[in-house]
Amino acid sequence: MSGHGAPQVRVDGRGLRVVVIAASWHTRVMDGLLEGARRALRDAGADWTEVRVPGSFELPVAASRLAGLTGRASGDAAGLPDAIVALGVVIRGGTPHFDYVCAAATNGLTDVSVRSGIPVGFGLLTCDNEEQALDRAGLAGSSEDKGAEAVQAAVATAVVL
Ligand code: DLZ
Repeated sequence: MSGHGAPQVRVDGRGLRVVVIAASWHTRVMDGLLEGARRALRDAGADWTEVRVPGSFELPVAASRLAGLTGRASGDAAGLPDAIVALGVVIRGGTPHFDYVCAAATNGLTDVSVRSGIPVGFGLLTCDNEEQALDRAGLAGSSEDKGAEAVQAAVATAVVL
């Protein structure tokens, strides 16, 4: 993991099934987050699938379905993922919309994780501008790799539960 105070996490995720849910706004940043997540999943040896949703506001409903809490995906625990990783980028605009999307995504993902008992890696960037987001996207020149960090946190948690 990167950033001040972040732990060095190296996990063996072999045999774990992970679902990555990725929003689609801010393509360049999202491409970096997704590539970082894939790198970390390969390093951990985990199996994974990817689901795309339109915006970060849609991350919780997808997570809820995939965690078996609601809808068609509900059912026996055998089909559920060991961990979920949510990736998105929200960039502040001129209206309060930013705060609502960030709060909805954060609260919704927390709720899914706590209620289902399935770790949800929080790879949601909430930034003032695109420059901040690019610096955290795990791209060449970025100082942080938040997609990889979200994977490492979710897999490390799944391993100890
Ligand atoms: C509408 C919107 C705006 C203005 N900005 C973002 C953003 O920066 N990042 C993001 O992931 N999604 C954004 N959205 C879309 C909402 O998340 C959501 O998809 C729409 O409100 C439709 O439900």
